[in-house]
Amino acid sequence: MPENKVIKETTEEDKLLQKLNSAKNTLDKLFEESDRVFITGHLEPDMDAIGAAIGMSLLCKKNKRKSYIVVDEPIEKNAREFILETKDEIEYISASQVPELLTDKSMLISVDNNKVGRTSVKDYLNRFQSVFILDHHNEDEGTIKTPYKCIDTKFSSTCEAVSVLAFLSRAKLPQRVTNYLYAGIKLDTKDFTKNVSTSLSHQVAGKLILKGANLKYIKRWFKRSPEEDQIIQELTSKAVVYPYTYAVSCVTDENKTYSSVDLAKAADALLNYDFSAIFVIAKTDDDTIAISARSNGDVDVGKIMSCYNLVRGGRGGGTPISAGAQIKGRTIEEVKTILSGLLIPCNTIVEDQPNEEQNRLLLTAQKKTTD
Ligand SMILES: [Mn+2]
Repeated sequence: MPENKVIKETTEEDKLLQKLNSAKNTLDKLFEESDRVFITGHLEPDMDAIGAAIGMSLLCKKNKRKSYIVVDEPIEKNAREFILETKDEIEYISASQVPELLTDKSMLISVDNNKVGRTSVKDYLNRFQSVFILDHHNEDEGTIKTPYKCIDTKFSSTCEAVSVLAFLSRAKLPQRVTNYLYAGIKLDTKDFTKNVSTSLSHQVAGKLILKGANLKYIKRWFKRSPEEDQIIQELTSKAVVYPYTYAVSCVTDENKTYSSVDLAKAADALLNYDFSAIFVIAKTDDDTIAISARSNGDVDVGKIMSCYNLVRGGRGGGTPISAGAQIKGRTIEEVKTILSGLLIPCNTIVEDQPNEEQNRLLLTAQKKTTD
């Protein structure tokens, strides 16, 4: 070993960068082979999904490829704002328009989603010449089958990965797009407080600021309205603490439906308190009951939610700390009963009633969410 030469260890960030470098090469090759690119995020797209889709459309532009962003209602309200602001430069289409625009050299890029069940183009998946996935959610049996993918749960957000790809490709990022990408990262890292953010997230954020991202402007997408708080309040106020600090909040009113984004926000709100795991249950449409699950890391909620794959009408999964499930054709009561069945084996003591300490935590939780 030569003197003075320090052997540098490969860090987690280096590995992510290497992964993105090879993703860039794959994308370059796929762009070369394609004439049109369809870009889509997950159902009910949020700022990370739409921000990433817009970023990818700039990459297509840089590679002189015509691109469409496929997006269908419902759309989260800030994500909708991104779409409205860019509709003159980017062509947005609904999934139903895909067949008429498909060529035999069309390519699909799925951002912020790798699941067949979470894409609005699932009926056309095998009609694309190639499918590329860029995502930070974990893979499972429901993952879209393709050899071309760059998926790593160590990316804080898809916007983080897209930003790096844009930097590597020297794609031009208008200021407003640096705002979208920053907002996507801010959303998925909970403003860099969640342990999903790495030094790469901070580096990317810094670079986006250098390129024009305006933190003051971005802040307004994170302001909550009294109406939103009201919804979160409804969803969290039903929380019942199960033995060993599982909180299950369930809106049993069969006539009320909520968006899955609201359920996720409610679960996040409850995670601010000292619970090991949170489950927020409500109807998301006439036929579907959804669960949004979060964990402080002590309990693997991904495993618990994946149990719903064994339940008739159900599917579920996710990461150990953030997961969810959808169940069709069941009553809320049934779904709740199934969940309690899944929780009990995790406990050593089975109690029907929450103890004093748990009740105290719950009351604090409910009080704080209304503040
Ligand atoms: Mn995301």
